[in-house]
Amino acid sequence: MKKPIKPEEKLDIEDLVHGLENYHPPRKGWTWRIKPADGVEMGPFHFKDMSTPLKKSIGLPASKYFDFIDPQPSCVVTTEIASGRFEDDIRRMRMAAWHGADHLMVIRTTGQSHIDGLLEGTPEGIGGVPITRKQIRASRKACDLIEEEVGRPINFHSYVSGVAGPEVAVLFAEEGINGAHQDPQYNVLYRNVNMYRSFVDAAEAKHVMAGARIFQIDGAHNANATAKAGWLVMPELMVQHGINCAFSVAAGMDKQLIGLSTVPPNSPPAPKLWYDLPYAVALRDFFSEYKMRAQQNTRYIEADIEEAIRTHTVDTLISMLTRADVQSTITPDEGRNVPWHYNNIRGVQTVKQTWAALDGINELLTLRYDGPLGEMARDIKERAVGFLEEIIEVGGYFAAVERGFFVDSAKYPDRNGDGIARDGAGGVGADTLVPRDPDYMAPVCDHFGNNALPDGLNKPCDLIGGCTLCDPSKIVFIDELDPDDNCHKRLETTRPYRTGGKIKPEVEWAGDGIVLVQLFVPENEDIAPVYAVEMAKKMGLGDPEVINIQVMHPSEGCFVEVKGRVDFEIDRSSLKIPEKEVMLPEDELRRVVKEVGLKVVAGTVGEDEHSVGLREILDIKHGGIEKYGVKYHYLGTSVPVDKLVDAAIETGAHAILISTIISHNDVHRAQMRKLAELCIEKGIRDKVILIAGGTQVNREMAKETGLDATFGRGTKGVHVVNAMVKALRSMR
Ligand code: Z98
Repeated sequence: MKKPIKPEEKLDIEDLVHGLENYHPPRKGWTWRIKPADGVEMGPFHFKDMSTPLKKSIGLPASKYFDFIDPQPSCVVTTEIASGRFEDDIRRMRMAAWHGADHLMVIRTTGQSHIDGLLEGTPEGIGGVPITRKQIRASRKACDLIEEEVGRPINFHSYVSGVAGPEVAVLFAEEGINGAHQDPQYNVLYRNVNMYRSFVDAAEAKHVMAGARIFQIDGAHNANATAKAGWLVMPELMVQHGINCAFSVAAGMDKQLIGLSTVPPNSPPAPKLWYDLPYAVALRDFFSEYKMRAQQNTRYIEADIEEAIRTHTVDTLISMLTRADVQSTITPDEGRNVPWHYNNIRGVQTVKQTWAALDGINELLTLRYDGPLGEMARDIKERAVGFLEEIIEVGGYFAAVERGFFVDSAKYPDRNGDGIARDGAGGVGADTLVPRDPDYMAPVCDHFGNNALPDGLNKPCDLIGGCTLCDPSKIVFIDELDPDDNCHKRLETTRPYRTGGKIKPEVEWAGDGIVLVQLFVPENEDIAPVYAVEMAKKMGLGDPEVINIQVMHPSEGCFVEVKGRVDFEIDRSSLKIPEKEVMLPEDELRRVVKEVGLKVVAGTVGEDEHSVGLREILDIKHGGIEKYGVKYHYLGTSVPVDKLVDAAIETGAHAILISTIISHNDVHRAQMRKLAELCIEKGIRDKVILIAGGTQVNREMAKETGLDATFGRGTKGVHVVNAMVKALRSMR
């Protein structure tokens, strides 16, 4: 029996990779979210288009103002993971799942699509992990634990396209992978795999995926990402979707498990909606029986996270106005060359925030098809049909690819002749097709095409006493092949940062030490990045690199983000962690304040004219104590302490609040002590709460100065009210 993981503990990766040879997935196939038909009640709100909430999760930052509710969109939410080390990928998966991702897409290492066979072990990858049995088995095992923790099934996903497509499909079916990209057109156009080989392989791979109920995503969005002008390929995108859908159904796939990887083709500063909306409408019209996997526009994302998020927000709006069954999230990390794990979470938050804000939008607004929207959608459809007819005219798909029909930069029906042309006799895997003999026989389940099985079989693999899909004990598990390039070696190196109490920042791998420094450089865009690198070096950062620069003004300066590495670590035991202040619920604070009729006197003391901090604590405007019903009597600045004490006696105040910024000669401490001593002298110390605050004050000073509570930077009115209510209770 597996032990459940505890939220307060990190994943035990050593334990996870232990005993993998005997692990088999308890569940196979894709899972959709559950969307209650009559909506979801959360806190004070009724949501119309949300799925059942998670058992454990982390809400949006503002959720603390809304009873910590964490509404979860009705669509599946994707995050793409590309660290290159599966042991770090799974930590990222867990974080993303806590924010609401349930489609965890693991990118595979560069070049794997050209490897004609399976890889084994746990080697490190570039831009993704080498997909091997051990890596995916360990990751699926981690997903089992994560889904139990958050209370929602997790769909684990990777790629079946490539020259080893059928082998990978069988591997995925055996290992309980829930989703995969599979599209022979992707192989042909972007990886120059021989076109005939690609389609033959795809038929086999798709049939196997269908048997394991693996959700399929196609590759049409790549045309948008590759095209010179992403918005001009709209008819072609529809044609590519159509070809993959028809081929998938012919290979035995259920339409409900075929997802169109659709991308809103345009981005601001273009008038995005005028392209993306008609396209989305046309596509959903044509492919109403299929699932929509809404990809984020990546064609126009470079290095700025805010820009990516803004586009992603509009993309999500388009998904909501039309339809998305799966919503992807991507960060600008592709432009930065480092997959920052916290950016995965920020992408998930974008969808979650947009979906909650626009919940039920289609009950409030309807799209107008009778105007330009309908006309534009029709125009795209007509051009898509024209494209398809032309393919048939020239002799079919393969002939069209040879002529460079796809990813041409002109607006169809025009052509610029610069499309991706492939030679039918060329490409990776050319000349590898062998016709099947008429008596060819494969005694395995989920095999495509002619199979000369004897009659009367219950299932094909009865002939061999079960295939690996029916009897997982027949799967041969190969552990490590490389004595150096494996996770056990890497885990030894990173152990200090995972379990040894050593702390280093990280963005990709445990202990990588990468930090990001954001700065404004008051120089032009030629000078600013050079300066930023020099500055980072002087800060002691290794391998500094500018990953984002935005001109604020040609001569006034630039915003720059520079990444670098810190080479030192800090021992956790050397950190003095302040005791956590337990905050009473706000309702309770308000109730006690009202009951007692809490009032205070306040002022800055000594020769101190700094009143801004104290006013923030008092005034309702920025959430001061007034907001919670406390009445205050403000005596002004540079008030002698005895005057405050007298005022408290005269007004019958429950508390005296002083603010003291100046710390020269420890005058702040002296003022605090004086307040306590005076109250004792006047015999009121047990009746009045004494609180001090200031930039040089901290929570530990209360004890040494004889006050009830002392506060430093970052304090808000609620903290002061909380301290007063607690002090009142202990006085009683
Ligand atoms: C996404 N960001 O879809 P390589 N097959 C298909 C693909 O679209 C892709 C691969 C295979 C995108 C992910 N898509 C990019 C249909 C890649 C990947 O050749 O190993 O890189 O295969 O969310």
